[in-house]
Amino acid sequence: MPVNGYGDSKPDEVKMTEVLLGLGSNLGNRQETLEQAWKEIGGLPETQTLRLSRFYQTEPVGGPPGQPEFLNAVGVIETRLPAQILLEQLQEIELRLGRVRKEHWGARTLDIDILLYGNQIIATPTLTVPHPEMLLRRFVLEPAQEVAAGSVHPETGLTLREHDRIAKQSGKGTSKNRD
Ligand code: A4P
Ligand code: MG
Repeated sequence: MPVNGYGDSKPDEVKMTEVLLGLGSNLGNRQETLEQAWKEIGGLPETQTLRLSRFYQTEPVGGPPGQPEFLNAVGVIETRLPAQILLEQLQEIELRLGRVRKEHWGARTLDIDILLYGNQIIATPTLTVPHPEMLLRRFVLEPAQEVAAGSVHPETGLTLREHDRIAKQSGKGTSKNRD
């Protein structure tokens, strides 16, 4: 396969795929970082940003104690980039916007996760989609429900609206407030 990952077909013959992205920041100017990240995502080749949720201020889940609170958002994009190439492009944006990778689940200026990639299920050493933690995280489900309530989780067959309701009923980790 050629290095661009498109196989035999040219990019303009490849259909756009709707992708759900989770964005988080808990260091530096969090809002500015998320806004800049969204702008840069919109500038990726073969990619268009569609909708971005509000910014939610959330308690850190996991990771070392005493971390600052996160600002989280979820966005919907359309792209022709294959999932692995999209991941690499998103990691470049993370690096450009100053993320220093130190501790797993530790504080970071920017973290971008691929939550859903169309209805695909992907399990490679570098990429797991749907994101394995997404249904357990209020800081993902709440903003996701704002921009993609009708999207279906390919492993459960339920919409994100249904998952958000289930999570609310179980009363887990409600987010504190939002901007
Ligand atoms: N990777 C595998 N699947 C994916 C995917 N679907 N999207 C791999 C993105 N990356 C994926 O990620 C480590 C590796 O995961 C990547 O190199 C990629 O190949 P990382 O971003 O370097 O490390 P990380 O973020 O520290 O770990 P991880 O497991 O991705 O953590 P999460 O799930 O991103 O969680 N609390 C609040 N309130 N808000 C948050 O945003 N975020 C985290 C991090 C923890 N607690 C939080 C928040
Ligand atoms: Mg991550």
